[in-house]
Amino acid sequence: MQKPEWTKLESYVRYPESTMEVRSEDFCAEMLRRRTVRQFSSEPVSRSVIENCLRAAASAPSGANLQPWHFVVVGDPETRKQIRNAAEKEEHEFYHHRASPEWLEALAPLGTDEHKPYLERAPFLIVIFSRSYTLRADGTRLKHYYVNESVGIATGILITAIHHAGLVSLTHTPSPMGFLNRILGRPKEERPYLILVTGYPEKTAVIPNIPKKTLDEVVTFV
Ligand code: IYR
Repeated sequence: MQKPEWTKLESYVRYPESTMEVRSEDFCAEMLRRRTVRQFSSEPVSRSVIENCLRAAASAPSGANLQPWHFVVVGDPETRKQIRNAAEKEEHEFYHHRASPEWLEALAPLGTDEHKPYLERAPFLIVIFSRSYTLRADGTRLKHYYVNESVGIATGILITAIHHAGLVSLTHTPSPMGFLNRILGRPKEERPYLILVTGYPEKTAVIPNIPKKTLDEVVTFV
């Protein structure tokens, strides 16, 4: 790798402390309004909004800046139908055979089952793949580092960007997800990370009344 040129940090903005208080509070309030939704409207979503959200996600920090991700945005109805059919097959196995009683009990408050109509109904499925290496032009492999951490961070930014834009999303992880490589024609060095179902909520959408842990429960200052 060649040494890059280094430039001055010009994008950083230093705010007065009082501004920081307000900004952090406002952002927290905005994020507390985010809810995972399972009832999607079929109303179309602007592709350029999704592109902006993906640009934000792809700005995430990553191991050695190798950006070990690929996003497939599925708007095509026939492909969404194929993904739904394949996912529901796996989910049927999960709910009826694979999941332990303990796991099913943990899921009970969410009211989920093997039926995934949103995979066809929502206008976009953003399928996030993690890449374990990049193939160089000479056929050798450039290995990626901290792949799961990097893709997790990018996914968090994507979820935040989608919410900030005024849309809703659902993190969906059918297991196993290998069928996504086949349906979407992705190479073997890419592993499906999760499906982010994206769109507007159905007008009649409902959400479970489940709490987040308090700051005291999840934070320790030393
Ligand atoms: N993938 C299944 C089960 C599921 C698992 C967890 I952990 C969840 O938080 C939600 C669902 C499904 O999508 O139904």
